Amino acid sequence: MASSPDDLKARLHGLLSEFQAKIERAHTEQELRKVFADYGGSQGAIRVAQKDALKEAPNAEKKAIGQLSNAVVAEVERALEGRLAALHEAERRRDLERTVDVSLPGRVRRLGHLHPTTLVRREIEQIFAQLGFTVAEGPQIETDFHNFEALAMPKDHPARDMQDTFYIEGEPELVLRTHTSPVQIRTMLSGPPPIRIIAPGPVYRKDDDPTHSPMFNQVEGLCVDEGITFADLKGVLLHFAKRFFGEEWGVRLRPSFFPFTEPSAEIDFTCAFCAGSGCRTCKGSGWIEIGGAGMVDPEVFAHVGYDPERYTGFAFGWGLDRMAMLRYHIDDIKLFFDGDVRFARQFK
Ligand code: FA5
Repeated sequence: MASSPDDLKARLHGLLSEFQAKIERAHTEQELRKVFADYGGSQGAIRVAQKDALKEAPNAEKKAIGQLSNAVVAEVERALEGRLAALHEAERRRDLERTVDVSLPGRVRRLGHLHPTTLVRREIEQIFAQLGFTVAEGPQIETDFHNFEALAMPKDHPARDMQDTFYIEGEPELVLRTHTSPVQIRTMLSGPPPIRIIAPGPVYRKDDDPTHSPMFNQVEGLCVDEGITFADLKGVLLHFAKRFFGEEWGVRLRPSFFPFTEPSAEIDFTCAFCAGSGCRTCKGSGWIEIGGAGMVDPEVFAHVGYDPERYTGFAFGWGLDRMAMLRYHIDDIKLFFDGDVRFARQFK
């Protein structure tokens, strides 16, 4: 029986050693907790020893006895935590060994890569960057003003029917942009000439067949400065066709109409399916229509505050997905939007 702090110290030391020996032999959490209760619990041997010591000790020693016992209980708790952690780690390892065969050879993960539309878009951006064009962007939900009005298509203009439009419910002044031409307006409103931009991005129309999709991508081009002529437009398009498809490629411009360009033209490129010799896709002509172009109409300059006496400019807009179809000989535009990785995987 302990009668002084020194006696108690010796007794507690003995209990601690016993405790440590027992938890080393315990192999389950249940066994461990039982050993702990026997020694460190409120009815455990350490508290019993403390009570015994307190009974006989003079008042002056009671505090030291309490502190001594608490310190030993804390040590017992630390030892318990350490053993529990070791036990859990051993269990985790046993589980892993049961479920993971570390001797199996590793599996090579397939690397993702860019979508064909993105590949073509980047290539187009690069070719135009070398001609001094920068990339501009605009919102896909566009105002009636930017999409139509400022492009010389007031509300009752018949040309609006050329682009069957998705309107935003309850917002008569907002549309899903039907073309990338509103980026022309936004760019011109943001600063004076000279301007050389291309604007690639998604557009939306109520269109649906193998060569028309309700969501597709266009690339807009705009160049405004003093002395820009139709010859510059043709030169830029021809340069692009040769860089993108090949030296032997040609461009044909056919008279057409767009409300925001005057004169206007349809752009044809040499058919990529037959290299110009005539096939089913180009209906024997050797040419494929890719988009529209023309000289910026002075009425558009009036909307953005440019002086039409001083500045002239050309603009063009073509189907980006159509360009990818030509590049990769794909005859159904839907393949670009189905999200089938077996399709996308073929383009590196
Ligand atoms: C336009 O959208 C004019 N903004 C182009 C333009 C820009 C003219 C600047 C003059 C100056 P158009 O509606 O023809 O024009 O469309 C241009 C091209 O987009 C088409 O030639 C075609 O390649 C592509 N395109 C049109 N509708 C679809 C569709 N539903 N799915 C896929 N591609 C389409």
